Amino acid sequence: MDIVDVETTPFEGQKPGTSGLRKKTRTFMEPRYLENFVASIWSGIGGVAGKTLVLGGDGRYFSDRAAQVILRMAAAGGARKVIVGQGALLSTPAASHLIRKRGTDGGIILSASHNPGGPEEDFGVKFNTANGGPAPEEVTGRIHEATRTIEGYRILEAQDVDLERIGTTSLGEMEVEVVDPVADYADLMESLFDFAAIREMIAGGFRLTFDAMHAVTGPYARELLETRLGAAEGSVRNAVPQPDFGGGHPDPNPIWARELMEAMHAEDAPDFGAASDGDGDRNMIVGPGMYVAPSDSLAILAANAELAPAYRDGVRGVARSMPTSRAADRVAEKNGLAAYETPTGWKFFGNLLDDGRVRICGEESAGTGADHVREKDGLWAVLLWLNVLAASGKGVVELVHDHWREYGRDIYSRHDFEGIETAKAEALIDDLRGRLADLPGREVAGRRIEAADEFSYTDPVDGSTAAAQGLRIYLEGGGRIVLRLSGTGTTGATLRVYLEDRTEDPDRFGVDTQEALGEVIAAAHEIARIEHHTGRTEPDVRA
Ligand code: G16
Repeated sequence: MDIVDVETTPFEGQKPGTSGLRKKTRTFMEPRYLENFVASIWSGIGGVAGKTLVLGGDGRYFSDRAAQVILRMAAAGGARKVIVGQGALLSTPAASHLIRKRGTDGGIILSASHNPGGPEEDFGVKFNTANGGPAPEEVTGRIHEATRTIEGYRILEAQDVDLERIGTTSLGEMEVEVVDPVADYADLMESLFDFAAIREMIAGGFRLTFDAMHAVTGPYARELLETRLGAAEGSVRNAVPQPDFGGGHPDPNPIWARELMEAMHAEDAPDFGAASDGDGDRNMIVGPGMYVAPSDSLAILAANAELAPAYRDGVRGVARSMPTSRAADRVAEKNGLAAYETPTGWKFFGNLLDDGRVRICGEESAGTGADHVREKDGLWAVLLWLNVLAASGKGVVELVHDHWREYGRDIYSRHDFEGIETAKAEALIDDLRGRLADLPGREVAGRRIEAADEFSYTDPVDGSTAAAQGLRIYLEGGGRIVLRLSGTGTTGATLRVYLEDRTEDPDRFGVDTQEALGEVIAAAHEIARIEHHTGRTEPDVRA
């Protein structure tokens, strides 16, 4: 087998975003595009020679081809070994676990997460470091730098490796170990939670439904919920991973998981509903007739985690991304936990988890997780919910209402304006940034502005900084508006407007979220001049 040196030139725009490099699948399929980025990862990590990596992904279209290319480039670079999930499948949290369990030098995850898959849709490549977490900014910065100056890459000429057969083979000098993608992860979950109590609850008639959205969590959820916990066969729906996710959008929110929402709002709704996304790191929780907002879910899990064996000694601290509602802060304050506010993106939680400052983290974008891995973890959240329900004897709705009675309710929604021309979206942010200092004291849509700033973050562990992480406007009475541009889209810009208000009045706990946020929404449009800059009056998605 020969190693071939290929000459290349840089591609524009190979800058890792909030979560790796995401582009249209066709872009990744262009000659040399994937190869350039992979070679740049090798440069960014100081070369791959002698290293052991994990490789897998959510099984989306082009993953099988991309995996073979990455294996041949790892072999050409002198890697010692690559551990691959069978069929190139590994959920993001399972990949994180495998990196940590096997003590590897990191791993590559092939996924564009909740974005649709297929030849006309999205693909993505992400590098995780030896702690199992997404590469920090310092590493992604070096990778980006390498993409701008690359002149060539090395690749082995070889036949495809059989990734369907579990076991060890070799590719040139490099070892390739194909592993069962589910088993290690399922064992980890069983070590964290009281499976006996959950099993007993289910045997006692508790009904659940989980929507894998034709994505990677199907086999994981079947093993955990049906085989190990005894949920009825068929409790996991859309359980077979497909390269185009059945033509759907594997994003667990009330819009894309409509089938699940309908089941949970039916007369005979099960006691518990949940869904996960393309690569298994996000989660959606639904009770009979009630969608649980991710920010509330984070707060409720932080408040009740001690009911699960892994967290019996306490959770020490909780971290949330800045746009996530402040519900988790209230739990921290009342229970003497440390609380951290980080920029959007899971990579910012890594140091806090490594340093033992927090054990539970979460984002408003349906991501919750803990210190067992260094990624958010959809099935972990589902299992912790089940553990809390089993140990408390409460139903989902009762648990949420009890929580609000104790801590108040942070009413929350995110409005996304998608496919905006990038220049216009940037102009909106620049315009508002220039006016921030003049906002405090003004009254807009009947609400007085108390404060306004641009969020920047200094990591308390290593002192690294991240500037320009979103514009924040605080309203009197506990309201808040946050604006930022998405770092994961593949077409134009997405403006995210995060809206939040506060109530301690139990009579308002049942109100419709959008209605309750009416004033805050009106204030956001007026302050940010959304229509003036984008021509839009309504968002595309209300999450
Ligand atoms: C979005 C969310 C973030 C999340 C990121 C990656 O980023 O807002 O909270 O961390 O996606 O999530 P995933 O790995 O599930 O795609 P952005 O920059 O588009 O807002």
